[in-house]
Amino acid sequence: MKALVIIDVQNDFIPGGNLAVPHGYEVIPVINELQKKFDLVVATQDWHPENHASFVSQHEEHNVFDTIDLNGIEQILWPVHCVQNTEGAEFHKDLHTAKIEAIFRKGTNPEIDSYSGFYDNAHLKSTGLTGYLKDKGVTELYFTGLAADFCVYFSTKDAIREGFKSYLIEDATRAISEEDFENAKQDLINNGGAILKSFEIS
Ligand code: VGL
Ligand code: ZN
Repeated sequence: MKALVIIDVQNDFIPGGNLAVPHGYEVIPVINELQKKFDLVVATQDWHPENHASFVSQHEEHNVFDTIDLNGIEQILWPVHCVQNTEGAEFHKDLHTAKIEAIFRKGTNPEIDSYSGFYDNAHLKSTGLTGYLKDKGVTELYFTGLAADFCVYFSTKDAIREGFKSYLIEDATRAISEEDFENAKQDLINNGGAILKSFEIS
């Protein structure tokens, strides 16, 4: 059984949003078409409290995109984004949501960031996504959404570790940095994942 995973297609990651991914809007029609090929669709939402430690606003002496040590792990400082119950955290209005059976939220702990839909960045706490999918008999996961080099990459990487056959659909994602995405794709391939285009999925 296969499932489609839609990562963080939220207003803040789309041009006009606070942490816009270049060309981020372009994933939406591709994901809407892809959903027709799946019996199970799940999604994630980046869902931060307004004082989240990944926000540059919490670190007066730093600039956006600086890297700091946060409780022992490397943390990039982001613009304020995807604050719980704000417009920026909503799914984009053009994303079809009728087939999304469950939504997993991440980044809720103010002290720890969570790029992956499965675990926080320190792998301390599960979101429950693995248990949900395994309970449904899912063995193959197809990843889409934003951003390719962060939340989509780390989710796909965790999925491989959790034992799922894992595919990243490259025309259904866009990156913050193209160079980082090239490295991310190579790392996924090295770990047993695969990169596909949406037309290859039946
Ligand atoms: C993301 C940076 C910070 C993402 C989330 O969804 O890729 N990136 N928070
Ligand atoms: Zn975030």
